[in-house]
Amino acid sequence: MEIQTSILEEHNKKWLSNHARKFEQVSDEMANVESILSKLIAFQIAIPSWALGTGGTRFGRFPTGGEPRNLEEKIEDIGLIHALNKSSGAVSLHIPWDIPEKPKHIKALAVHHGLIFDAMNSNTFQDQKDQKLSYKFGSLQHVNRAVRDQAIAHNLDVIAHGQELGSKSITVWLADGSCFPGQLNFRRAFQNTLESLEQIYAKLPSDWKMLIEYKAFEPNFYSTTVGDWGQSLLYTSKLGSKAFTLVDLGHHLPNSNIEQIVSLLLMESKLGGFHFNDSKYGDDDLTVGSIRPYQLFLIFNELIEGMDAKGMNHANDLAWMIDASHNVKDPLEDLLQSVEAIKIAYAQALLVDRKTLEEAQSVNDVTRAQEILQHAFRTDVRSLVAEARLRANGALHPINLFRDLSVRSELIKSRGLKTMATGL
Ligand SMILES: [Mn+2]
Repeated sequence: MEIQTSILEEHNKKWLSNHARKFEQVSDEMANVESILSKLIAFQIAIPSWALGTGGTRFGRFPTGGEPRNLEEKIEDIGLIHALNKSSGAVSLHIPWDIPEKPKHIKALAVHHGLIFDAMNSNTFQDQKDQKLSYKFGSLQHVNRAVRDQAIAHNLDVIAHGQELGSKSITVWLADGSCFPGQLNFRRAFQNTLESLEQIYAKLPSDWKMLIEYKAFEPNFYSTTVGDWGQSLLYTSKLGSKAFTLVDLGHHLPNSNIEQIVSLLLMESKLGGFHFNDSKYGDDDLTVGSIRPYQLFLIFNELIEGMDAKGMNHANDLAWMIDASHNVKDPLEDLLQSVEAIKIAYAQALLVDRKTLEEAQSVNDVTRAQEILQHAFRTDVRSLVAEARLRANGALHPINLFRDLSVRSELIKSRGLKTMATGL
């Protein structure tokens, strides 16, 4: 389903005067509103190919209907999101769930929707049909070299698929670890994993990055071989300058100070990418900003501070992706909400008065420092984000328009009620 320009214009016309009033109010007090708007317009967050369907837990799954049946339909759905918010201009593919059988055709379809291919994702956390050896006891860490070789070959395959589509990075997330004490020799598991990663890294195209994602626990519940940012940093440091750590917001132990992790990884030039979601208890994969919006703001505050200190480009120098699951909401509405939450946190962090904050820090004025941060966080920037969307030819109210157009029932009509997207 594609949204006609005339329908977008009609929608924006309806909301324009209401929007203009709010935007004027908020922008009146801002000195650098144009620079903030251009940064907001440039900032794109990739949508992973596994996020277009209903998610589930091990207890069940309750499909919404009209889910994309193939990669083409997934790209159409991302195109629809991007047409509404003009902030989701990238696709992150998962192999083997979404192998591009006809890469030229898939690339052309993406171009048609204004999308590029961001990081590729490999999968050695489950066994595929017809797979020779099992990953039950790990992949790159496995005690059996033949299993490690199979997992290495898969990662090289993923890179080859990515090259056909113009991607420039691969994200490696490993479920490797152990469920019980004594099951694994930690040092040997680390060394096997490093050796396997080295073999993949050796074949990495010169203009590619390798992103190593960490996760504290699950599916392994005693140890994880890339369990935290320290372990990821160990691997990426040993691998070389094209290897970076990837932070997934849900992959920490409760109450971890993620903003501090971000700051130090940037200091070491080792932060490569970001997976956004939110959580209350564990890797809950909830809508971004639905539980801890202040934490999200503080993370963006450190991202901007750290990236600016290194002269990095906010939009292009890190891989930004949503990594959430939608168990009870329409996946497309949920993705629109997540992207909006990211843009809001980014806009608020751009408002932080860095010069005054630095002055406050240098004289230990703790109260003032907190005031500066919270002033930015408590500014209602929704009309600022909407203005950026409007200027990029998106919709002033993406979810309203999505509902006005009855997108989901249209998708159910054309694809059927009992469709199921590939994924977990
Ligand atoms: Mn992730």
